[in-house]
Amino acid sequence: MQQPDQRRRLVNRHANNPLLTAFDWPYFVNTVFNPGAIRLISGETLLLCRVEDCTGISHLCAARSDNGIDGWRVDPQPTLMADPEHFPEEYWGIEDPRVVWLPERESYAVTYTCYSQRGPGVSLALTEDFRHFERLGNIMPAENKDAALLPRKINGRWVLIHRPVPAQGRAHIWMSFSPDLKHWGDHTLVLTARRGAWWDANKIGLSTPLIETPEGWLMLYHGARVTPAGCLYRLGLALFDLDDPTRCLQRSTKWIMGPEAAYERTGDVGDVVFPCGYVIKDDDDTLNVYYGAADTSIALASGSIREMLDWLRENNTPGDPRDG
Ligand code: BMA
Repeated sequence: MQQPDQRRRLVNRHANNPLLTAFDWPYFVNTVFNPGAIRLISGETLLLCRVEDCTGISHLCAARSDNGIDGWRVDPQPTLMADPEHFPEEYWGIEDPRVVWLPERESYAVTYTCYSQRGPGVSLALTEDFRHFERLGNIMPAENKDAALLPRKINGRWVLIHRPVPAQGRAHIWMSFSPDLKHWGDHTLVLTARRGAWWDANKIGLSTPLIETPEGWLMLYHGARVTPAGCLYRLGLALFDLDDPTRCLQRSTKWIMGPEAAYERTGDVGDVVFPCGYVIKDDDDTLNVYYGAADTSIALASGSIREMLDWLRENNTPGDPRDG
């Protein structure tokens, strides 16, 4: 299998990739992938990993590391299991968490996919310690996925980015608003999937939570291009207005990362890079993006936020960036 080339690029894979696999788990599992990520007050990096056991159903499990690269301490048991008895929308498990620190609530918000018998939806739980969770339940009904909160209220309301899938047509990225994290409205389309041959045609979704920069909220999003051999998951960039995050300012024409390495091309679902979390290093510029590789392992790619913003300006889609 070909290894990725070493040309200079916007994001660079870590030499230790994949950082975590099922073999690192203290209990028997099939695969570990698509982790949410956060830097704890202690300085540790916490990954909230999607873990698929040998029933096919997923739960979440925390792994902690001092440097975010090695020395991972994985919880000895699942950290957050589906609870279908009290939350029937979690019937087929919970998946793909995004973690955001909410200073106003002094807690971490975990948005995750709840896999119900009517399809995947979005659920929200709050935690202060990744041991006890307050479940707020299903906040976006099926079919919907790829959701994260902004870390603070905008004009008095919480903002949720999410990706509903209509019965017909393309799947786009939306934002919704809430006074209390429970009741959501003013649903607004913010980024559309392109058409035809584009890398982000037909189906797009949020990757990691948005990154606050002086120029706007930077979004990493995935495009899932359908090919005769299956879906190809790649990553692109978009920038949204800080005060009105529904306003898309720029959108990249090209993808910045796609499956290349052997561990990304081959696995339970090949040709997938799927980030759900990031940590920003002490230089306030280096973005460590944690991603699921081929629905099988966890890997790390790093890049400079400054360089991403510069590149996006030069590779911006002309016209209305919201509408591809
Ligand atoms: C998406 C999500 C991800 C998964 C990807 C590739 O729809 O379900 O969890 O990594 O497909 O299988």
